[in-house]
Amino acid sequence: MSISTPLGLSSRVRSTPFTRRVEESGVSGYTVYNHMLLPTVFRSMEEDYYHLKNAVQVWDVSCERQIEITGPDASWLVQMLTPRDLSKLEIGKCFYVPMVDENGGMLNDPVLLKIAEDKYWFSIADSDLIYWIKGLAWGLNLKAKVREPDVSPLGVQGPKSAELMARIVGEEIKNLGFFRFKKFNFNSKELIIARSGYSKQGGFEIYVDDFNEGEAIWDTLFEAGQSLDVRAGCPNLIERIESGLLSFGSDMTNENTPHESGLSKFCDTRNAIKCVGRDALLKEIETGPWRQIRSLSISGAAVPPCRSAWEVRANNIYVGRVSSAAWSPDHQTNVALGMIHRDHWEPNTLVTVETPDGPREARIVSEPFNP
Ligand code: THG
Repeated sequence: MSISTPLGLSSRVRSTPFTRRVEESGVSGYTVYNHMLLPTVFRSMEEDYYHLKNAVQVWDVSCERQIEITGPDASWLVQMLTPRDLSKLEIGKCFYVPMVDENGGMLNDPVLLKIAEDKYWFSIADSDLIYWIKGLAWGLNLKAKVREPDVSPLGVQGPKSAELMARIVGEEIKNLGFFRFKKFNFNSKELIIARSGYSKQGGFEIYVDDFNEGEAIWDTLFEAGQSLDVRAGCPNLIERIESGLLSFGSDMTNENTPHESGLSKFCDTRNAIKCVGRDALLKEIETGPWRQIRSLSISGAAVPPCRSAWEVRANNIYVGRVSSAAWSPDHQTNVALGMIHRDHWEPNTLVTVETPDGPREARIVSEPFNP
């Protein structure tokens, strides 16, 4: 089903510290993520894509909300919430952590930051995760406070992102390792900046911790980046499919386990860690998942947007679903992500995808398109 009516907005759909600047920059589409505005397109999906791959963009990713856990039981609770072993998570590191329920079903796939020995931030994907965490903390009588602080990540993504950041906070930021964060002096305030982000073009995320500082921080980036052709941007559908970056709620849901979602390398259930869903995940390892996320290349001209999953068939039998797809100008094919049954997930297997424009031949790809 496709709809042609504009989506209604109200104060339930939250604006961000950067919304005024995003509007002034000519945003042409939004989605709603964690009950907050998330831009999806500025000039066009393809123009945004080329610019992201060649220059530097500033992204309003405020909707990557933080759930802060503090207190004497914070570390214990945080480990309970993910099958990834957190014993090597030091202050200043980010970990990509699948979160599952008692059946091993995915609840979210946040980035976890250890801020202090007794303080963590889950930088969450699109689900109302705070109620699950608050429920566990209260139900288990833990000494842990769970809240959503006034923190809004601002992404700086693209090959020229390090140059732009260095002009503002100093050359030292170029030595910050991937998935590390540190406090840097930005506009004479200390801000947490991480080398991370939802693209494979390189970049940083500035954790803006005061709603009222948003526009000044945005403006500093645009003044410093003028000669680098800095533009407003947003997570780009084409680039993130090419890069194999998953979108919770689309590519995997609570119906899927982390093993099905290709996130086994972030599960250490065999190392005797204590976490919700451990037994279910250990059981699944015995046989292996029966379906798993794959990159696909769909033949023919540009496909329409994938608003609800498309069936994948082989010899007219259902063998999976495609959840994200877009025409890739660089690869000159439609790139896609989908959950594919075991008998058909080997690289180069040919399948049929039921797009709204009719059936298309597609090929399973061994790795994401972008290295
Ligand atoms: N940054 C921050 N918060 C976020 C996202 C983000 N919250 C929502 C959403 N994105 C969460 N999902 C992801 C998905 C992928 C990655 C990060 C968050 C990611 N993955 C890399 C990869 O798959 O290659 C690296 C993973 C690793 O090696 O640890 O970056 O983007 N703050």
